[in-house]
This record gives sequence, structure tokens and C-alpha cells, in this order.
Amino acid sequence: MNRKWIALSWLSIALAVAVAAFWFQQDGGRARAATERFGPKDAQVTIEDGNVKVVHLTSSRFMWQFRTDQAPVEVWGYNNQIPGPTLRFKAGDRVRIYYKNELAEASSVHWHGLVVPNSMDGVAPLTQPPVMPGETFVYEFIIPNTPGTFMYHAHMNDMEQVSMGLSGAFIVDPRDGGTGRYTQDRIVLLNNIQGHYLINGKEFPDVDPWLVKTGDLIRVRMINISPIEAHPMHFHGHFTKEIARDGTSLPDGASGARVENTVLVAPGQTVDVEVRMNAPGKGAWIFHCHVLSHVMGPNPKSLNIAEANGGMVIPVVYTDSANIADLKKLLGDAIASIQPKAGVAPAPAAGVDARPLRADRVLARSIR
Ligand SMILES: [Cu+2]
Repeated sequence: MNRKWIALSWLSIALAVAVAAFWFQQDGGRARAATERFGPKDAQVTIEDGNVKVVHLTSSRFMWQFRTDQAPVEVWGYNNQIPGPTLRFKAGDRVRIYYKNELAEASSVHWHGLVVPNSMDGVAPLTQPPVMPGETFVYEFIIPNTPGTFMYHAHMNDMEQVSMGLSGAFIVDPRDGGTGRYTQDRIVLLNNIQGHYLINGKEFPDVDPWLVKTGDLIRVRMINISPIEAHPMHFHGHFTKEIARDGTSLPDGASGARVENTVLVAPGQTVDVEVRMNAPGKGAWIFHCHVLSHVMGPNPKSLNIAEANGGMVIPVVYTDSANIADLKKLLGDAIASIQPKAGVAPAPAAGVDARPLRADRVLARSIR
């Protein structure tokens, strides 16, 4: 494989690690809740009829940037965000979801993994009439008593509508609202939208880094809504322990939950793992898909990092690490040593910022 490209790939990881470290320094003294949630924005929930939890979802076409150095492209999504807003309810809740279709074609919404009455399953035209452009359909059901990780997505013309971005996470919390023994609760929604390999709607290096402390116990909710690809998610320096599949808890013990560091998540599947932050030497690690074209992009010979559409990489940075200053120095050294050579990289696509990488620009676009 092209050595320069490998160097460039690892440069980009070093960049994100340094960015995360820098960001943490800006964020230094902020207090941390018992369990922090991270991932796509939650849907806004209101109440009707005393105790019915209400959410509004609107599907439409809009422009989205997978990376800030790429030109925006048209996507189809819910509530103008990729992924759609996270629907988060408690087991046993009665929910009412007003779905308005502003696409140019009919659609419907399927609550993937949740066992709901047939007429609410969202498979048009089988279980309901198609929701035509401009129409609203009201879904209402009681959340089953199965706390866990699920998803929702369009269920008409699926190969196009899902591939364009019509999906989101659906989380069911326990009735008592308990968050268990976790210090962080993270959604990792894996997707391929038009050839862009995404974590929570962004490509590395715009994927949010994880900032952790030694001893943290993190619940990771992996959701794969990619149209055709499975993603083997590989955690450097740590073992992950599977605690649930498809929203169903796994039994603990020697013959139950598995411990591994590469977890395969098939299309349509959700896998929850927990991971204890106890890596030797703390420092900075990465959690990434091990299908390398999902990390490095479809054009691995390119020296122009702005052309790569890979991106399934999450930097994991110990904020109690003793070597934050070293990481920042690594950023500067790496940028100085590896810049695309003039005349080697292919011409960039229109609208793409393909200027050579500079530490100040990388920092500016990553801290928002
Ligand atoms: Cu992958």
C-alpha cells in the first residue's frame, strides 16, 4: 500500500487526537454528570392528553456537510439533521409521532426492532397507506418493556431513501430511568450515505472525539443502518464486553456476554457493549471500523486528504493523561513532515477546500 497515504492517514488521526486534547484544555473545569449522553441531538418531546409523549418528525431534502472541508451535498433526512433526531423514551411510555412528509415522493417510517401493532409498523403500502408528499401520518403506540438500542428509518423505496439519509437512533430507557453504572452513554450510528462512511452523520476528522478518564465505564450503542455494509468495529487498547444485541440484553457469565475487541455490526443490527477505560499508559487511542476502505476512502492512492470519503474513526483521549503537551507537539511535527507535494495530488472537486493542511485551520474547524 502507498506509504505516503498510510502516513497521511495516521497524520489525520494524530490531528484529531491533538484537536481533542486542545478542546479538552478549553473545557477543563466543567463538571461531569453521573452519566453523560453523547451522540445525535435528541428529539424535542412534548406532552398531549396528560401523559402521551409527542414528537414531530419531518422528512425533507436539504444540504449537509459530512466534513467541513467538503462541499455540501443534498441528503434526505428527518428534521434537517443527519442522522435524524434521537427518539428517547422509557419502557411503557405511550408515544405519538407526527410524521410529515416533505419529500418529493411517498414514504413511511418503520420503528426497527420495536414490536408494535401491525398498523404502526410503517411498511407502506402493506401496513398503512403511503404518506404522500405534503401529508402527515400519526403513529401512536406503547413502547414495549424492552429497554435497549433500536433505530428508525424510511420504509418505502428503501434502497434510495435510506441511502440518502432517512434514519435515526431509537433508545428505550428503563422505566425507573436508571442509567446503571455507566459514566458515559454513547450512540455510535454507523452509516453510508452516498459513499460517505459516517459515524453520527460525520466523517473523520469531524467525528466527535471521546474524552475519557481512567476508570470510566462507557456504554456504547452501535447501530448499523448502512444499506449494504457490515462494520467490524475495532477498539485499540481495550476489550469491549457485549451486553445486548438488537435491544435484547445478553446473559452475563462465562457462557453469556462475549469479550472481544472487534465487534461485527451487520446492517440493521444494533450491538451494545461496555468498555472500561483502563488502557496501559492512558494516552490517545482509536476506535474504528476495520474495513479499511471505510477508514481510508475509495481513492487510497490520492494524497489529497480532502478527496477521501472514509471516516469511521473515533479518537479516544484520556484527559487525565500526562502527555497532553506531547500530543500537541505531535500535531505540529506531523503537519510539518507530511504535506501533499505539488503536482502529485489529483485536482480537487469544485468547491472543495484542498489547501495544504495547517494546524490552525484544523483546530478552527474542529472546535465548534
Ligand atoms: Cu465499516
